[in-house]
Amino acid sequence: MQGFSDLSVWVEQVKTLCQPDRIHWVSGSKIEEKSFYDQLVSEQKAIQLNPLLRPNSYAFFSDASDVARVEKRTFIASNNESDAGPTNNWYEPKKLKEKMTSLYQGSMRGRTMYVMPYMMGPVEAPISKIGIEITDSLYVVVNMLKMTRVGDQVLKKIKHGATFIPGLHSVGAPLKENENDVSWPCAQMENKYIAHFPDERLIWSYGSGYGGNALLGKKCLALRIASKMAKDEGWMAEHMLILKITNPKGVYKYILGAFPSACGKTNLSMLIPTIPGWKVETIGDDIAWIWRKTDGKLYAINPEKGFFGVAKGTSYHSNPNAMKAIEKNTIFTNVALTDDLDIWWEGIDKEKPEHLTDWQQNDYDQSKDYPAAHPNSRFTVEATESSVLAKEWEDPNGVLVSAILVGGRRPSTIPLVHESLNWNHGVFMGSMMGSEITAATISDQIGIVRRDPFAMLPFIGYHVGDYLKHWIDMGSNVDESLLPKIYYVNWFRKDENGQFMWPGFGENSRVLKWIFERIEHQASAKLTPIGYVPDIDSLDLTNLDVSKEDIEALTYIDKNEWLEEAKSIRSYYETIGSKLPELLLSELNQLEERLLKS
Ligand code: GTP
Ligand code: SPV
Ligand code: MN
Repeated sequence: MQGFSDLSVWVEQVKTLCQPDRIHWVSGSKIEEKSFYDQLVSEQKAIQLNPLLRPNSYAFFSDASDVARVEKRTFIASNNESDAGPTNNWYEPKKLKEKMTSLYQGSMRGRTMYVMPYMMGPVEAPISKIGIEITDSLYVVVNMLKMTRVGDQVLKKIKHGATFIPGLHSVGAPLKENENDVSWPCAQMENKYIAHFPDERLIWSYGSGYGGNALLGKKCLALRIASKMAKDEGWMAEHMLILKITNPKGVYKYILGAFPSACGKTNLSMLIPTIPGWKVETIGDDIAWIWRKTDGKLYAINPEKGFFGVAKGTSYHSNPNAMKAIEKNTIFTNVALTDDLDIWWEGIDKEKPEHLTDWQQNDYDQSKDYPAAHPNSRFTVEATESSVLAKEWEDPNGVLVSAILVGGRRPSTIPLVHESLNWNHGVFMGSMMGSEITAATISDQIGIVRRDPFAMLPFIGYHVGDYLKHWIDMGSNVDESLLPKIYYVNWFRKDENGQFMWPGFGENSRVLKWIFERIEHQASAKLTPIGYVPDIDSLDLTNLDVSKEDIEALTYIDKNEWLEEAKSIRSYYETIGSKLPELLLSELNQLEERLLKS
């Protein structure tokens, strides 16, 4: 964390190291933003979409090697190796700095270095944080302008004594004299480094221009660095959506949801309930910062100002609120384009046009079966473009957390929903969450189930065992009744033909309603060895097109499958080592005992 006097020194140092042609301090004004887009279009880095169909919107296409977060090239350079734990790639900080300093040497030649002061969180919230990102990517700048609170007002705060978290980003593609730039400059895979120095709250990112690798406010600051700060300071930084749900009587509650990347946070946070009279509004779709107030209860803010959502699969049918939000003023990355310069992707629910330009900017070859839009294609849009943004979305006091959902893509074993017995059991549920790996990260194991505790596996800036201990600590020394209940949901259970058994999306409101009514002590449940599962009669299934047998199967607890699950959790726990909290091992033992007795 640094102050104003460090800022000019740091900017000078980076200038000397990276040797940009010029420096631009981003003011955050609308005129400036417009000039950035004009420049991007004239440099052929962006395509302006048809203003009649998609006003003030732009499409970008990345290099084929730079399409998602790269976990293999993401490093936690803590001073002690044991602080990074078994789930992070550790790198000795001094060595990493040497390595990256040599890469940064002259890396901005021929380019402009942008200095971006930005704020994560509503301006007056007690846990909001200031970051400064230095970057040589104008694509990053225009995305950050939508995703965070950027500009002069933040610089003013630093001038008046606020501290900031520095983040240095370079795409790692210096230009030789008179060399023509490519549309998406980046470095090759082995030279990409997404580096975090959690002890000194510092981010260095090199070689990638995509998403969480490059928009440093998001995963790097708001999760990896913030999770470490939160652990040290007694709050939480989590990969969670925040939604507001209102029942037909006008009673409302706020619910958080931790689902891994591309597992449904954006969709759930904006869903349109299929049950009459209920309303869902959005507060955040990806990250929640949570703290305890003097009343002993947990409150949450969304540190972001926009949505960087998965495009593929988004349609007026599956997520009409997102589709409406991206009708204008939106950045699209790696989607396909129609001949009249509008967007297209698989699952958009509009027939595939006869001719398309695919995400690699080639004519789409209809005779071959490949995706025209990249599976991790994204839209970037300001939250205020959404018509279902809750009015309190930037309330600095945060919103009271009534329930926390955890979940992922599990084709078997895990029922549609089950409720924790108490806080520690809920932490156990979050600790053992598993999910199929999705296209949100570059991996040769997409579709394989991996354990992803609280959807934070790629985002915990320290030891996973200490992280789970921090969850336990956040619930200790407080009356259980003040704490939110934790619910494990699974929209992704499959039948023997590999089809999803639950229709998902808007129909998930039925599960939200059950949870809402559980908190109000109105819905019934049966106690099973794994927790409370809905009595089928307590779920609102009116007008739902799912057979009674399927609902029974969706809520069925198979003893043998769960005994296998417990075994697998035990071997997963062994990989965490001695920092695994005893209490979680005890939860696992109790689960096994309950299963054996059932
Ligand atoms: P990140 O931005 O990567 O953190 O992802 P996210 O968790 O916000 O996921 P998102 O809501 O964008 O959903 C990702 C994919 O899951 C999309 O292709 C959706 O169509 C699909 N999806 C979301 N909700 C559901 C659901 O309830 N059921 C099914 N079957 N698919 C869903
Ligand atoms: C995720 O992968 O969880 C995302 C996208 O939200 S990115 O910003 O690339 O991390
Ligand atoms: Mn995410």
